[in-house]
Amino acid sequence: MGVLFSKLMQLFSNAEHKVIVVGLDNAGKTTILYQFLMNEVVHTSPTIGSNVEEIVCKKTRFVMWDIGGQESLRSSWSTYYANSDFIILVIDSTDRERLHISKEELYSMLHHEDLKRARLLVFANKQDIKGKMTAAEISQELKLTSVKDHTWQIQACCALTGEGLSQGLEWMLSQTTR
Ligand code: G3D
Ligand code: MG
Repeated sequence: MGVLFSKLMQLFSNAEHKVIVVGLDNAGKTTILYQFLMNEVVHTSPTIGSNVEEIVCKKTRFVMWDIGGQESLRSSWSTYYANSDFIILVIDSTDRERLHISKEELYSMLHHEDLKRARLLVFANKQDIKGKMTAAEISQELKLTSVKDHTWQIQACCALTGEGLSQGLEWMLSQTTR
């Protein structure tokens, strides 16, 4: 009864969902967020601390926290975790050398108490660049199929053109009514 009621409430209210956008520096987090916001590429500078933006899509509100990815900031990611509904992990698909760092950060997030019920969307970004890894390769490297306790999705994208971003957002929307 309680579950049904809360699902109904979610359907009829402008539910708000907290999203944390994480990934190494230079992955494309800020560019993705700005694409979501205004559908155009803007000049971005490295995120200092965090930026919070709200995106409304089909009456659903996503409050997105763009968390800085520089090494010095990564230890503070967990202070943003509480009450997150979604994790968006942005991967620079050309950055083979640092994919293992993203993987370590990913699993430490998935094991974190505050992110137990968060769903995971991985953006395999920078698909426009020659020699990039495909979403399937990244999925394999990150061992996503072994993730059983979180619902996850991987989406190839190019933040510069916006290609693939709406599919990611659609997936998030589809998850909010479940
Ligand atoms: P971050 O917020 O994760 O640190 P940014 O990353 O959004 O600041 O992006 C880092 C750099 O990558 C930026 O380049 C940005 O334009 C570029 N970038 C982001 N997404 C893509 C993409 O899909 N394709 C390509 N080719 N470049 C992308 P600059 O040169 O401004 O530092
Ligand atoms: Mg940034």
